[in-house]
Amino acid sequence: MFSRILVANRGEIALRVIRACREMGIQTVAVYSTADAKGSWLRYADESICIGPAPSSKSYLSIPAILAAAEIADVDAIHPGYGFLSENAHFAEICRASKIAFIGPTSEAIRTMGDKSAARRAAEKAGVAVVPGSKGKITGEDEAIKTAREIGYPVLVKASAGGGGRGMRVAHNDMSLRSAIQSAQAEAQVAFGDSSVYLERYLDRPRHVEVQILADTHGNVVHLFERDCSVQRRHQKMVEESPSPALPKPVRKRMLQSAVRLMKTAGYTNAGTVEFLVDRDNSFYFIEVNARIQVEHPVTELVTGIDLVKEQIRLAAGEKLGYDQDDVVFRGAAIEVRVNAEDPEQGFRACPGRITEWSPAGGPGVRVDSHAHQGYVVPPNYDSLIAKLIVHKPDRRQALLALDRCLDEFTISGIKTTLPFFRRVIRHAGFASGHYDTGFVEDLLAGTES
Ligand code: MV4
Repeated sequence: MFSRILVANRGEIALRVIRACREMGIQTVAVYSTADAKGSWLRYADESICIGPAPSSKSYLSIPAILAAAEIADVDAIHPGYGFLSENAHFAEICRASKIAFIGPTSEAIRTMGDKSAARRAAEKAGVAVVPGSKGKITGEDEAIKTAREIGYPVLVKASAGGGGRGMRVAHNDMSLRSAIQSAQAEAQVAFGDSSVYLERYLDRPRHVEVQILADTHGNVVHLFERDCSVQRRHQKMVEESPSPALPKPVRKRMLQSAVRLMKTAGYTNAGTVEFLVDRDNSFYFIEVNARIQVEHPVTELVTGIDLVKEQIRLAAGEKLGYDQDDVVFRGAAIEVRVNAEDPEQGFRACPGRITEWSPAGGPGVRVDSHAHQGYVVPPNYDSLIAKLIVHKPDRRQALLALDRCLDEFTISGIKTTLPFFRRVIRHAGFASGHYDTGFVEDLLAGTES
């Protein structure tokens, strides 16, 4: 097992990883930018090293800065958290070359899964349904038009290197397809330095359900059930829950099996998530793999009792899973809301600044993952997540009641947060019934609540 881990991240996830390490008897080295010099999580680490100025490009995204810190601190492994360098195949490769374990999948797996069209191919090879679309990347507009006519309009042009909705364009006919390809390619070139795109049939208001996977380096793969992440705004998840409330049992079972089959076939290791879109008729289609620990991982931890971060560390050290699928037991229902320093009344614009009052919710079945506290100044340089509020109860109805109570309890003053917005969400009949899709937030904000 590792004796010293560098945590290449900040905020709540840095704290989450440090806590796991401490419970495992592993020393921790935190790194921070000058904007985070007072970060509460630094005090929980055995050592902390400043790696650069506020802009992430010069600190949390700087491979030389982080590797220098790792060498100086003499760590045996790096945990990248989520975002930043967590899905950077080049970084994972350099870690390996420097004899430092990267706590995540291999650089090869990150590279394959980072190329959405290659990931699609991997899914097809594993016999997992993908959205009907192009065979690999588009090579020309005329050929794309031929494919689009075969699969039927509307189609979606997607950037191979994409994610988070960037480099995506809908096309309804041959003519709009030509311009969709051009603008998706241009956007992808600027955003990712890779202009390649592929085609998929456009699904109208699908649900977004993802399956959590753990895989060891000895060929064992298990799923830890699913999370429904359909409550999103502009590709930012806002609420995540498990189980998915409107997924019929047999469909769920097939989805979970599909996810395991894909990751086994791909030789994937460590923690990962297989994302699916679910159509109105409950057909599900693979879309992508997230090769990292995700923001919403606590939802899965609560319904399975498995500590995903500890598992990541164990698996990266080469240990066996040590349990079978049947040993992974699902219990109750969990819901997470992301508390962001944003103003819901002003189009969710970022609201950095000083927190003058911090009084988190608590009680039975309540978990708050946060690095924030009274007097904490939310810096303007990074993403606006300040807390995750997660509730776990014997069933969804009770989880919603507890969440409602927690949203009343949770008090944050000095900055605007998304807390008031969640009060609207969970009291909405469409959310309460569980019959919501990826159009839910847009409807709620437009006032066209159905
Ligand atoms: C789609 C889709 C409809 N049809 N693919 C958005 C981000 C990326 N992860 C995939 N996304 C979508 N892909 C096909 N073929 C609709 C979306 C989508 C979406 C997906 C998941 C959660 C929220 C979403 C919001 C808008 C669009």
